[in-house]
Amino acid sequence: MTKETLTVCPYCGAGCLMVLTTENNYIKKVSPFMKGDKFLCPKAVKVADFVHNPKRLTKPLVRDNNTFKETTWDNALNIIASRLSEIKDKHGPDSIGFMGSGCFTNEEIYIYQKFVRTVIGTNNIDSCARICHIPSLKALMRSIGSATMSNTMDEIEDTKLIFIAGYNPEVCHPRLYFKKIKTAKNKGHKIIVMDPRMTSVAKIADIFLQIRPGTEIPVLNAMANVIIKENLIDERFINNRTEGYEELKTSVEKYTPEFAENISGVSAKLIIDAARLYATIGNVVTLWGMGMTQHICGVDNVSALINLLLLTGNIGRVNTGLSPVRGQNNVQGASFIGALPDIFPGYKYVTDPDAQEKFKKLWAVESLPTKEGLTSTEFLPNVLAEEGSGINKIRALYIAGENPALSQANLNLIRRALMEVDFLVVQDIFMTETAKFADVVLPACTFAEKAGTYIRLDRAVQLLNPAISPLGESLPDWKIIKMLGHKMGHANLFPYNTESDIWEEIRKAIPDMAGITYERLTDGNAIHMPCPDICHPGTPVKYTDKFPRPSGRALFVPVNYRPPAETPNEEYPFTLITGRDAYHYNTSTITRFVPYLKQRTDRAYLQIHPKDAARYEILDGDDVEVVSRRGKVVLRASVTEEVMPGVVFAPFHFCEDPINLVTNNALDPLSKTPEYKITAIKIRKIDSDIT
Ligand SMILES: Nc1nc2c(c(=O)[nH]1)N[C@H]1C(S)=C(S)[C@@H](COP(=O)(O)OP(=O)(O)OC[C@H]3O[C@@H](n4cnc5c(=O)[nH]c(N)nc54)[C@H](O)[C@@H]3O)O[C@H]1N2
Ligand SMILES: Nc1nc2c(c(=O)[nH]1)N[C@H]1C(S)=C(S)[C@@H](COP(=O)(O)OP(=O)(O)OC[C@H]3O[C@@H](n4cnc5c(=O)[nH]c(N)nc54)[C@H](O)[C@@H]3O)O[C@H]1N2
Ligand code: SF4
Ligand SMILES: [Mo]
Repeated sequence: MTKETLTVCPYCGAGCLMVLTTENNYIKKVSPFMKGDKFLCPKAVKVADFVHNPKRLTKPLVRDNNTFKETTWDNALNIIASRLSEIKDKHGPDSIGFMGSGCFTNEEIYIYQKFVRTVIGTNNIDSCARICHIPSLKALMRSIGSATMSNTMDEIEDTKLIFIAGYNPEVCHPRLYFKKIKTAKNKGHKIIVMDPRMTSVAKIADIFLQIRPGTEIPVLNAMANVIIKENLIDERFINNRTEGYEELKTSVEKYTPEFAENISGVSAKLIIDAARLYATIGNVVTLWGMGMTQHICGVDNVSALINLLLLTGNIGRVNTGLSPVRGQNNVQGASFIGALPDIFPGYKYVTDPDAQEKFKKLWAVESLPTKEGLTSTEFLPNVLAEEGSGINKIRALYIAGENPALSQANLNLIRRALMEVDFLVVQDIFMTETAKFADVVLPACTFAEKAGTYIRLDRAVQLLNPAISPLGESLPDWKIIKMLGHKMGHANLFPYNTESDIWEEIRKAIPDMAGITYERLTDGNAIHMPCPDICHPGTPVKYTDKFPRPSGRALFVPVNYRPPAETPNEEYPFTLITGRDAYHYNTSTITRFVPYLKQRTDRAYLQIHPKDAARYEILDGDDVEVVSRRGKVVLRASVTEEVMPGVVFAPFHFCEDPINLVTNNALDPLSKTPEYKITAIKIRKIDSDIT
């Protein structure tokens, strides 16, 4: 029998709606939903190739020396329950770390963080947001008081200027590029791009600020300097809605356009042109991505952007705003619903006594952990801490819907931690690089087998519907966590029979979600949170009258330039940038088995400028060894003027020769996010003496 199910794309945060046509529990066809943008990109059209892939995990597995053997759910969960209890009793709850996940539904994130905080009793829970947009969250929390996008996706096409910083929309959010940014361009609106690479959006930009990697603060501060000097500020907005202006004004005095030119390589004239356009055009939407966040100064980079939009009053009105464009389908949910070591559901701090009381009451527990937990970038390396060193040594890891054995920086270190940890559980849909280290592997099911909700990158909540029943013995993540909670003696905390039972508790836990019901989300309807009651239409534009800070005002945060953790020198003369390819997705578990995608990009590559290639006698397609202070890989050369001389680029998706063997795990002290975007490297053409 043929069935059609309306659900949400499992890839990026743009949240395109898709109709899955199924027959006998098999996805036969994927089509766009015939309302709204009617958009699907090639990854989405091919979802059946990963959902039905024969390599899917379909049974729980336990380690048997160097192999795995199949087991029952009951046995697998008994092992996990007893090992976690044992480690908790012996070493304390903070000796266990939990990771996951931007692929979970809101309901799954909620039950997961509740399990970690109540049954285990630790805040050591983190998600992929750590290595992604947490710098944005930190900067936004300190300036604005909340961390979501302030405008909607649709407003991007109707603003007057799109300012794009360290973000590659054609590759990463095709819907935003083809349906919003290009539409804006066709309507005659302006685009400014700040990126070290000549991306496709840079090619259509009115002003392209091609900066040296890691030099965004000088450029953005210099734009602020020009806007203040030429009196292009929005004085009324600054007086009525902000605080800290005088401090900002003093701090940017030294950032003249000429000073910024020296550091960034962008001409002073271009910086002045960009500042004038930004400040005089009327409406600006600012979009930013990983090029801003994945630096040791990621939080400060984002603050420099926020300062600009506050100076010019580009927030709190229709068709203006700030857009930290979230990457994974539900990474916005992962952080908002509390898969973070310092955050309870609804962006409430775990250290806030009111929030503590609220959640103790809601969950009917006597105590909750009050101390902020460790981040994944801290607890993974802490596995290797010496006994008695005073460092919180980690003994067990539970990793669900993440693949740190490919995605974290400095993989030689991370893989050693995964190898040495006393007990490792991995809950995934495939036998990932991380799962290969596990003691127990649990088979989860995919988006196509799930119900629940995701939060789109612009705060819109959307409903998933299961198109097929779970393959093999795989189960939705929420059911797995519920079963484990019951096994560990806390059935009372997990009384849910369906996803919607969990959603009803989320509506009680988070006032901004209270008005959103599954019924209101049917037929592809999306509701922008906050939506405090059932009659509320949702909130497309945020901060129209005040900011959610104690003063009700947004705060200017002055920031200063710091050089990256590694700069090129004689031995390591190149700066390596890492990022994304259009045909693969993160650690490629859900793209590498898709023939259409694999044919387009079949292997790891290195973009290099023709001048550098000529110097090393490298031709397009040659094998090139890339070496950093931490590791080496061999990549295929792609000779292109998209990168500037001295700077090379590699995507991070590939399981063979993964670039994260090379990348630097130096962390931003405020966000604990690694500096994926800057690594000093040397290169060598394979079979050549020229180094
Ligand atoms: N096809 C595809 N789509 C994806 C993903 C995927 O893996 N594949 N992943 C999803 C996820 S999780 C995320 S977070 C988003 C990420 O989306 P993006 O943020 O767009 O992703 P990146 O390619 O990592 O980096 C963006 C840009 O930063 C630039 N950049 C590098 N270094 C610097 C620098 O020092 N300064 C500045 N200003 N820019 C710099 C790069 O040249 C690149 O163009 O994409 C999502 N969508
Ligand atoms: N060098 C470099 N490294 C980077 C980046 C970079 O720009 N450069 N970007 C970073 C960024 S922004 C991110 S977000 C991270 C991503 O890092 P990860 O989150 O570790 O990578 P993913 O491949 O998205 O991992 C998702 C995992 O969930 C599994 N999965 C899919 N659906 C489900 C489900 O429904 N349930 C369960 N249980 N599992 C599921 C997939 O098989 C996969 O193993 O990578 C980071 N790493
Ligand atoms: S733009 Fe993103 S959400 Fe839309 S179809 Fe492509 S990957 Fe899926
Ligand atoms: Mo991400």
